[in-house]
Order: sequence, then C-alpha cells, then structure tokens
Amino acid sequence: MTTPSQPRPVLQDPEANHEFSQQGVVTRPFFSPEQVAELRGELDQLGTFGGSGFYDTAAAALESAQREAIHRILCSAFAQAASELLVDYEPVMSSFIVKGHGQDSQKEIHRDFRLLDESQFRAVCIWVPLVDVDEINGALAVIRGSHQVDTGPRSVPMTPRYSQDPLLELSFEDAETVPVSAGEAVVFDMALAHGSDVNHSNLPRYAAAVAYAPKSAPLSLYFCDTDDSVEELAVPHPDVFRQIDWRVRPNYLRSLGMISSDRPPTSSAEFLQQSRAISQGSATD
Ligand SMILES: O=C(O)CCC(=O)C(=O)O
Repeated sequence: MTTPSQPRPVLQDPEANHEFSQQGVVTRPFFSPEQVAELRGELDQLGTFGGSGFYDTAAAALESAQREAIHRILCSAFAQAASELLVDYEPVMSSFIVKGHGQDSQKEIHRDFRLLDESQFRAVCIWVPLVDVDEINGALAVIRGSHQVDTGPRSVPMTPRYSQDPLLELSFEDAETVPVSAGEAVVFDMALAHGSDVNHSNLPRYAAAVAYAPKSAPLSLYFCDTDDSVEELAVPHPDVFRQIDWRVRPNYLRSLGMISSDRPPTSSAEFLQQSRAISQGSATD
C-alpha cells in the first residue's frame, strides 16, 4: 500500500525531520519581513506577472532568459535559509506564483511530478508566500501523509490515463489549509497531494517556490508517451528540467528503460484513509 518509508534525513533538525517524514509537510520561519520586501522588489524589477486567475512562471510561456533570471533571483534569495534547513540539497526548479482573484485562481489538488528514485531519496518543495495567507486568499492546502501513498508513476506530461486518478475526485474539503505569515515556509515532499483554493480577496496572493533534490541523487525524467507507457530518462544536470519542452519526448536524454505505468486501483476514499493512517502513525503495510 505504501512506498518505503523515508530512507535518509531531509531536514537537519531531527524533530522536524520526523514530522516531515510522517506528515510530508512542515512549516518553518524562512524570510524576515525585510527579505520578503527585498525579494518582492527584485521580482518587480523583472516585470509584471499574472493578472486574474492562477499564474506560475514555471508553466508560463516566458522567454528562457527571463525564466533563468527568475530562477537565479529565487535560488539566491532561498540559498541561506534552505542550506540551514535541508541536508545537502540543491535547487532544481523554481516558480514565482501570482494568484489573482476569480474562480480560475484555484490550483487543483495534485502531486508534483517525480524527479528521482523515491525509494532512495526525497525531493522537496519550499513554498514561501510573500503575503500572509489563509482560507480567504488561497493558502496552500495539503493532505497529510499522502506522500507515502502510491498512486502510480507521476510522470510528465501526464500520468497514465487508463485508470482513474483518485486525486481527480478530491475537493478542498478533503484537504487541510495551512495558514502562514509572509516569509514563513511550507516545506513539503513533492509526492504530497496539495493545491490551493480560490483567492476570495481582492489582492494578488504572491508566493515563491523552489524545488530541491539531494546533491547525491541521480535525477530522472519519467516520460509518459501517448500510449501511456512510461520511460525513465537520465537527467544529467538539474538545469535540464527547466529547458525541457514537456510535450515531446526529449530524445537527447539517455533512456534508462521502461518503468511500470501501473496505478494501484485506489479510490479517493481509500487514498484519504491511507493518507490519514500514515499521518497518524497507524499505517500497516
Ligand atoms: O501557489 C499555489 O497556490 C500552488 C503551488 C503549487 O501547487 C506548487 O508549487 O506545486
């Protein structure tokens, strides 16, 4: 029912690491108010991003020079606090997220795609709002424990479609909102189910996120082809993740062979029940 439990420490603080391992998420102080203002200023200098609805620079059609400029700014702003928080991790991808108002500002409950062998290593996202966030303006919402529930390969550009994804039936009533102040980090395992509900305020909700992988972890892209087969491709450098056009198989990456594209037949109710058992420490394999 579950993937093997976390094999090596992710967070330097042992108590926080234990909580992260069981819940798939912890919150931690990350930026001072001055650092938040400085980061907002640096990003503002690059241009105006977003409007109404949900906007994420990682998914937007940006020139690669601008995407790289954003990545450099975010990695440099995150570097000190991330190195004190994580055990020997390096940045892989980043996003500046602007959640405007409106129904289309919702980000559905999803899991981020897999970057590495999760039986050996865990990839982590550090998500930091640049304004206070709560239920009103669309704070991050998570399903604790879900990072250990196997629902298939989490490939790109899409997970195999032949069986129902239990996450498609989930709503924000199934998730827990994580209200935090501007500059406080929500650190989550990239396999954790998460999303954010509609921004009901009349101000944009800004957030910055950087995805990290252990420096010693071989990175892979799990590519799902149109016939739903999933192939593992070796990623020689984290930069490659930001240069790929996800829609087509990157033929220049070395194939490591096909992997199983099976999705365990888990209903959304079972998914929630298994996640709850893991987060309460009562899961049995
Ligand atoms: O910022 C948000 O509301 C959602 C971010 C998210 O889902 C992600 O970073 O994967």
